[in-house]
Amino acid sequence: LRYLTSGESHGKSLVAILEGIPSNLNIDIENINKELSRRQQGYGRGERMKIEKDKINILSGIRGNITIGSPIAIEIKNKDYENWEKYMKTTGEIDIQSKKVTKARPGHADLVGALKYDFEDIRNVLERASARETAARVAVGAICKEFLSKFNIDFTSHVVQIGKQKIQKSFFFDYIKEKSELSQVRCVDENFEKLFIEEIKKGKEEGDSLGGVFEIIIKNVPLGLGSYAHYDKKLDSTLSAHLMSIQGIKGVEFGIGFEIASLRGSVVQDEIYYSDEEGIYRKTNNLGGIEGGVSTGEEIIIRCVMKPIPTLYKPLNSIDINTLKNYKASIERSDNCAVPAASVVAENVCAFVIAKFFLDKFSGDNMNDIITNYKNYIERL
Ligand code: EPS
Repeated sequence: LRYLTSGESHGKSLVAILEGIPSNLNIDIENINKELSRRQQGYGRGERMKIEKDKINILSGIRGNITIGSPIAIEIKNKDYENWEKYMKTTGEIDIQSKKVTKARPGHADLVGALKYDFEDIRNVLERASARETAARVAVGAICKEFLSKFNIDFTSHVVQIGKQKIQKSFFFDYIKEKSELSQVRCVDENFEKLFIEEIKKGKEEGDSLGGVFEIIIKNVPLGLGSYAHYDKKLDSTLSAHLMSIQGIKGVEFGIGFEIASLRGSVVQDEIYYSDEEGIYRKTNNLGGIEGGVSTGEEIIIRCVMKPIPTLYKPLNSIDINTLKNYKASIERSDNCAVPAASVVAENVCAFVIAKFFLDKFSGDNMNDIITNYKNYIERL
């Protein structure tokens, strides 16, 4: 399973090609559009989200809602393109000057991108480095979710920290799944929800931005995805790499994560039990459902930290990349906190990785063969 995305933030469309989805999978397009809409939500999002109503346009690889085993090509149109066509169209004369950006924003790809690709105009960088690209990745992940749902694998996520406000409690999957969708900041605790909104509001009033931490929980992943034997087939390292590739993500931890450092082995490891009713099971899940790079069958629990958005309305010191003179960084229309949106992106990015590992283990060109392989394995377990 693999995919590629293309598209600029204010270009005509975001596109992706997903290859490796088996044939005879029923795709409900409304489920994919729902994921795209979830990604657009969240207190702290900017004005752009009022313009866009992201919807998937499936160009190939599916006939009458059923996959045919061919690469699936998708498109998400940028509505804002109407306002940007004369600056962004791919061919013909364009107006570069009016939208030229030369004062790099610290923390964005602006400086490194312009120097590396030899640009005098940072717009060539920021258009592609923009987190708008995650809309294409959510659409890809949502197709993977459709596949995984046939095996009862389910995803949820919630925000556990914004700025200095941090939730310490843990919650059950079903509770998070229900409550997070009702909250503007994907927060399942009503008191913290208010505190999160307050933090974001205060930040915005002060021309500043905020980051935070979100948690993803994946349930019903069978024991045995990934490998202890091959460094490049470990489930946790692959999930980390894909999560770290989401714009703004600076760290990933599994289970109780960095807290492990202060605890003894006797406390950290998840003891193993057996009963006739439950089979093999654990009473704790400190390692977050992965041991030796392989899924244990427990819930996979991952936390990611997202840095504050680099575009600041009270800009930081920077330089003009062409004159090298000192200036304040430029201001682009932007979000001031996108942690809730990033948690939705992360769910879908994980869905791609889980689907990939699932297909590696239970491989087949069509749904029937994969279901047979899966059932045989589960029976042996
Ligand atoms: C967007 C993510 C952010 C938005 C963007 C849409 O991108 P960036 O990483 O560049 O800050 O602010 O919207 C705009 C670029 C705009 O014109 O407002 C997204 O997730 O769709």
